Amino acid sequence: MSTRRDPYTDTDEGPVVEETRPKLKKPKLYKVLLLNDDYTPMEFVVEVLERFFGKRREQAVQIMLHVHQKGVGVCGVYTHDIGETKVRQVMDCARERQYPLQCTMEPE
Ligand code: TYC
Repeated sequence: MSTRRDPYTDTDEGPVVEETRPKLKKPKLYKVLLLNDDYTPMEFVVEVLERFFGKRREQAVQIMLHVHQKGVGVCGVYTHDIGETKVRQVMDCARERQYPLQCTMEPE
């Protein structure tokens, strides 16, 4: 909030109060998930996590093993547009190599 005076019209009957709080909403966030399968090589999944999700090798291996053991795991949390791009990049890359790797996203 702030106060402002217009020197021409203001009759000095108290402060002019304006709402200046910006109306910004927090963007909804989405988890990008990798799904396990029996055919995609572990090394390829680790490389995907490094290349598209910015993970260091150690963390990429941890996430890959989590997915391998539990069936699904989170690669990262993003806004809708960024998450969608990551999913497309992973799916395109896997398709190119003819691996059945699946990547999806869901609201956080
Ligand atoms: N289960 C795969 C294997 O044994 C490895 C793997 C891990 C595949 C994670 C997909 O999202 C995945 N080669």
